[in-house]
Amino acid sequence: MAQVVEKQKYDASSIQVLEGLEAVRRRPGMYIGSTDLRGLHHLIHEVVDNAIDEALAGYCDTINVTIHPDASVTVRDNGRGIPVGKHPKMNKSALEVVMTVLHAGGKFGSGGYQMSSGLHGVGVSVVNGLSEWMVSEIHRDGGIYRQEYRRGVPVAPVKKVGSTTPDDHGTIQRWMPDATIFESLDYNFDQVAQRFREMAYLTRGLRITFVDERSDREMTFYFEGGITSFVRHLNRTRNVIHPKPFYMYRKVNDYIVEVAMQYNDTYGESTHTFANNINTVDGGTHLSGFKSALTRTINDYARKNGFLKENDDNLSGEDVREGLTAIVSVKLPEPQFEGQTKGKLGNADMAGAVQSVVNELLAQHLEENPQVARRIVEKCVNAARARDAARKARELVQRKGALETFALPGKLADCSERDPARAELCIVEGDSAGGTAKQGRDRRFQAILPLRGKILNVEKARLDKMLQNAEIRSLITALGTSIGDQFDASKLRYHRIIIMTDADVDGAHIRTLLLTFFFRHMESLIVDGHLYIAQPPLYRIQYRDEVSWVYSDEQRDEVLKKYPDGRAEIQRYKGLGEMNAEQLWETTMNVENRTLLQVTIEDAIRADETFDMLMGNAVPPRKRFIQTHAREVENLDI
Ligand code: 0RA
Repeated sequence: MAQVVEKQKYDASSIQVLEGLEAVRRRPGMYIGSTDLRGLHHLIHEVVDNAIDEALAGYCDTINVTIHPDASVTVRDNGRGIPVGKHPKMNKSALEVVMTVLHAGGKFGSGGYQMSSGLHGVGVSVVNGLSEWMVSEIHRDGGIYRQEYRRGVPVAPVKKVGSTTPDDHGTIQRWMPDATIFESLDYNFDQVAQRFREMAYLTRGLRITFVDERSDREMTFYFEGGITSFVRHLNRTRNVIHPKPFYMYRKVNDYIVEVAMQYNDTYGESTHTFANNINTVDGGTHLSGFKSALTRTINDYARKNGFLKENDDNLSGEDVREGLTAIVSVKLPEPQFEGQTKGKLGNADMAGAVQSVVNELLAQHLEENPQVARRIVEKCVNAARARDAARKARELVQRKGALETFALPGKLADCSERDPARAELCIVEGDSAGGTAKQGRDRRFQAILPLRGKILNVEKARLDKMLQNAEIRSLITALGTSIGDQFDASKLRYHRIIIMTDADVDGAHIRTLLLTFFFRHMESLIVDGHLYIAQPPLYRIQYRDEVSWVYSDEQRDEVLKKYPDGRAEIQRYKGLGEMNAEQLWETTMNVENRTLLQVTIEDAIRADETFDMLMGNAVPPRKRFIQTHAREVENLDI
């Protein structure tokens, strides 16, 4: 880098540029979050977001993304092309400014909404600074222009390198992430693609093609229906109550409000909100506006049409959202993102804007579709009744709990440790394995809760049904958090919850049911990293009196080398019951030897989809889920 620097003459702005890029290279995490795979993917999204802004401004309808075999990436759009003329103040081309000055991108903003790049939009100069090399090629006004950079520093001024037709326009960015900065250059196709899918849903008419030349995989995302297609997609594995999602769109002054919603016959809710194409995971004003309008409009309709009698209470917000799948997407000029993770929209006016649009257009939809309206309202009224029953059931459970001092389930073998941060709960399939685990555990910090038989399929079960199930009740009481609107994560009695099931079909099913239970009713425990899956060994190898348990095929071959050819007996491990207490301790519970998989939630949407898929019968996708969502944590120390 020093050589390049010396060859060029720098004015004040160039020095600033260098200082800026230096800062980016010194502390990449400040700009892209991390230098692991996430950070690597961030580079792609940063560049694609710029192209999406151009699409949102109405100038671009195609974005092509290619991962090359050498780990460089190309993003090509057919927008207007980043301007290449001299920037009046900086005395260099606008392209060079965008590519080298931190946060310069916004100043050249396309005038409209600074859309997708609003949140993590650190600017393409950050990508440039973290790349071994980068090349920008601009097609506009009949010319092809090019500039190259090394670790963010231009090699030479922008140069016209050819001609093209007047109707060929766009921006091509190619970069090679700096291997001295990133821990890995091994992109994960599915993770990268997931966001392209979301972007394509949110930007109707935009086509994103994604080619991975390393593996020859290719995918195109294009959704004629925009967020209506998104809702259909989320509901694809559920029984819907009405065939067509309701779609609402309106411009209110500077704000664009867009909502798609459709009810299904499950008891869960799946509402996702976006502001300028950014997933606002913590909601915000657009979500509150939507919720109030929904509650009000459905109550009004229900009263007016006799579904609610004079003496009936109003339907609650939860009642009208049961079984709802919705996307609320807003666009606004100056979004304010709040909260610790900046996942919450703060613009106060947006609540009123969304509310008025949904009040009016949803009422109209209901009026115009009385049969659909009837089905929706009846479902909400049922939800209200069930919720009432659930509340009573819960109060009963809690009242019982309050009477006995600790009221822990009889089946629970608790540990002596009282500090939740040091305590763990092993949920073990079956009473017999539970017994072995009780003998084998370290009772100082390991509690054992055996669960018998299959717990309820909680996706389909309502809270009141669930609470009738003894196994679920034991689990909730043992965890200490309560459930539903009483849920309180701070009361969690064990910070490590370990699911220990057999390696057979039944075990997989129980594990799935437990995961679904935690996802649907105690999601924050997963998000906060409290949920784990135990990894019992894969094989049992016996030679004479010597028994070894191994966790992988490689390890198996390694162990077999110790014994005379073909003399050792190899058995696939079948279930927890096969081991005695000491073996179970050594292989699966001892912190020194064991491997735990931590269950993580990459993002709520993906998890929501995945759980639908998990509830199906397909085993391979379930396996894949366990593999990709479970992070390996070895030798966890207490
Ligand atoms: C500002 C002004 C103009 C184009 C762009 C930005 C632009 C930026 C990016 C980033 C990726 N692709 C892009 N395409 C366009 C052009 C203004 C004009 O031509 O009048």
